[in-house]
Amino acid sequence: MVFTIEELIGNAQTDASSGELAPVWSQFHEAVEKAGRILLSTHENPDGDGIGSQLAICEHFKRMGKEVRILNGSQIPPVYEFLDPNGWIEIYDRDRDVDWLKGCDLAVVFDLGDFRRLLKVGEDLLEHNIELAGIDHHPQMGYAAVNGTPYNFSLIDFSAPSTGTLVWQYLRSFRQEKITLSMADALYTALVTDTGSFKYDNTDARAHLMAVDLMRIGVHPYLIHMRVYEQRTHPQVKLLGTLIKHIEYSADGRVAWCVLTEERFKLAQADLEDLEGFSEFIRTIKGVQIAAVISEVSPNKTRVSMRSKGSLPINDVAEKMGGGGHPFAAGISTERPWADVLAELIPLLEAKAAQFNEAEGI
Ligand SMILES: [Mn+2]
Repeated sequence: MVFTIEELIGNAQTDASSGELAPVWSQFHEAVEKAGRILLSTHENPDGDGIGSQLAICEHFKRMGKEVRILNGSQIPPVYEFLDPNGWIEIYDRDRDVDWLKGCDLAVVFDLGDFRRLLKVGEDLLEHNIELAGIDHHPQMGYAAVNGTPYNFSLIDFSAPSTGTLVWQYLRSFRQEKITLSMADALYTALVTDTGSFKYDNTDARAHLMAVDLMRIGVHPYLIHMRVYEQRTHPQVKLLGTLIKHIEYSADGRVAWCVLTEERFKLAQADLEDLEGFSEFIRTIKGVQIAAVISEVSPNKTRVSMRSKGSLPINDVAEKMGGGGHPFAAGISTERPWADVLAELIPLLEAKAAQFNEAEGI
């Protein structure tokens, strides 16, 4: 398909006042205007998208005069700390924070996919019937599949390249003043991390228009890139070496994976946070359609990160094993030993790969 620039720009959603979600965005905005105290949160093991989204909106709400706190279930990776010079991001401590939470008029949660990924914050928000807004671009799994949506305002757009993109659209439509440079840096980080620096299949005209808009505000793409991606630590590089050494293949090389046991992490003096980009790395191998990294968190806890080249959706496999995610980028976190998980997972991925049609690339 060939488009003109005008067509590409014309087709891209760049605000929240048009499109299917427009009525929900304006109801959400009314709720924001009325709210005095607002809680913001994102998923466990937060990424650049969740963190960038919540920091941008946090600044916006603070400038609106709201009493706002970011309370997350787990620590932010050190590479994103530059986005939070004021230390707005806090880890939720039930004993300390539950009374504050009870008094919230609204909670806005970002990039979840599964509400359970909020951990205790989510449990307490439900327990105390806090009005909830979910801003997300994931298919809704886990909690929603069993209980229905937990959200009063369901701001979910699967076609959005990042959750930060939805926040950007909201700010463009409903914020009176210009987006500030600190907000723009946070949103740009959300965008680059979720599109793999504009490489992944979700990179569309909207992603590039958003980048241009944020650069117009003053974002310097290389500075963000350098801070996020040119910070590999020695343990990360050592762990990458371990990964490369232990990649295994099946289904004529269409499925490739690596198991990182606790022992292998220990030898590299690395931990789970050092896995960033590893499954994408395996996907870049010629002929590989499905890539997986299986990590032993503890003897009875395993985490799997999966990527597909974009012909074979793998989130159904993730769901089947208690995980979820995007069609071509999904994961599983399960209370089972890694060898068990591997024994179930690889045949499922091989069966998937058997559907691959070489000639059509589908
Ligand atoms: Mn995301």
